[in-house]
Amino acid sequence: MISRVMSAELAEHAGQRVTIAGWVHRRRRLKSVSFLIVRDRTGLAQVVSGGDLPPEESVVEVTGTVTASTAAPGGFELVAPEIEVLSEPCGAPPFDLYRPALTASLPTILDHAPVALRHPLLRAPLEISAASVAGFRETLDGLGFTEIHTPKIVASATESGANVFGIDYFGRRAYLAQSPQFYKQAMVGVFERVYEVGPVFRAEPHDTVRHLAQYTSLDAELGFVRDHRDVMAVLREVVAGMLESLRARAGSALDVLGVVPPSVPAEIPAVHFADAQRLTGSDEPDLSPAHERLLSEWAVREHGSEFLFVTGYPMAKRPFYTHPDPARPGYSNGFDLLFRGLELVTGGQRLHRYDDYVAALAQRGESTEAYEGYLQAFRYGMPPHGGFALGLERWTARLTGAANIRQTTAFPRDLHRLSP
Ligand code: AMO
Repeated sequence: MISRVMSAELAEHAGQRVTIAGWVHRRRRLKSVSFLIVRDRTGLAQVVSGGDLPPEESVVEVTGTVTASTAAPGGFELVAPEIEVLSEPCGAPPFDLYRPALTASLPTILDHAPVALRHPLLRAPLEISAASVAGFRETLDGLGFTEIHTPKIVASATESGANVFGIDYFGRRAYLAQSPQFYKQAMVGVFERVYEVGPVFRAEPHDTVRHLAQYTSLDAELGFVRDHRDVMAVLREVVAGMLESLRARAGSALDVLGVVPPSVPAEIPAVHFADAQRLTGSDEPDLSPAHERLLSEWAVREHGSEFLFVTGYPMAKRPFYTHPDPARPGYSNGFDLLFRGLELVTGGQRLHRYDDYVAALAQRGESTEAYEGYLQAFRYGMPPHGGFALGLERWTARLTGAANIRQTTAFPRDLHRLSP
């Protein structure tokens, strides 16, 4: 390993000769002196040099003496440098990575993602995602959950409404998992409380700013709940933990984007689906994006909350594993969490008795055979349970104000994009 000091640590080494390493972010040539700005994972460092400077995006190792300078980022610079070039670029990057504002269009950025993502504005959402996932894990670990890893090549679809990618699996028909739904439920029988962070796949035929063909699903499932409200209480803790982790771990990314994370109320307001219909003046069995926006505005106005639970979705609109509301026929113990006008989370209480699954599948005209593997768990005793899934890219998009979900993931997959 190259023994190096990070750019953010220069102040601790004033007067010493140290080595930094990183990318040439920018070169500035004045009459008698030149400056090299080196970018590493902690920020920028200025190097004062008399000689020739390697071009932008060269990877360099620079040894120099740390000297105070009011004009340098962080107040210190390296003087009397020895510069070693570790790798030279083949040409100039497709656009300036050092200009604070981004001028390139989204397709240009995405076409050049491996280099474009080095821009601080494009890197920041990814740092925010990473810190959010750390908070998700930390919160659930603290609540006694176990992290699991489930197959992404599966034998059946789980989310009836969502489109599934079929693949050839050694000559058999298989699918890319739309959700770890069945496996996380089965694992409640093993660990009681489980979570997974992983990719899921949806063959989304529409070109929208909120759908990807592959996204990161933050899933949790827990046993021994009374009903969906216990799941909602855990989700509230998870959201608070993710926001806390952002403040602790991604401060500079939040600053770069000028983002102030919202606060989450001690109890997130909830509205029943039937009341949501009254509020939106709609009798549709589902909420449209426009209705979700309207309800979010209502929650801010009435409850001062940017988060809103919608509970009691109609059974007909939820997958077969959904637990009905025993008190309101036709409605379910399923919920969504809206955040800033967008569905961020889907969750609910599930059926937990084998006979109820057989009946639910029969009612939807499906045979139990296709689900034998899944139904095993319920043959051998499962507690009342429920869970949820949060779409990571939607979370980051809503937090950062990104207009398009493609700005929140490094290499988005959609109808048109399969590379880079
Ligand atoms: P659902 O299908 O509603 O529920 O998905 C859960 C959450 O995933 C996000 N999401 C998406 N994000 C980006 N691109 C997409 N194409 C996309 N589709 C969904 C949303 C959504 O709220 N098994 C259930 C969850 C559960 O009940 O535990 C499920 O997958 O943020």
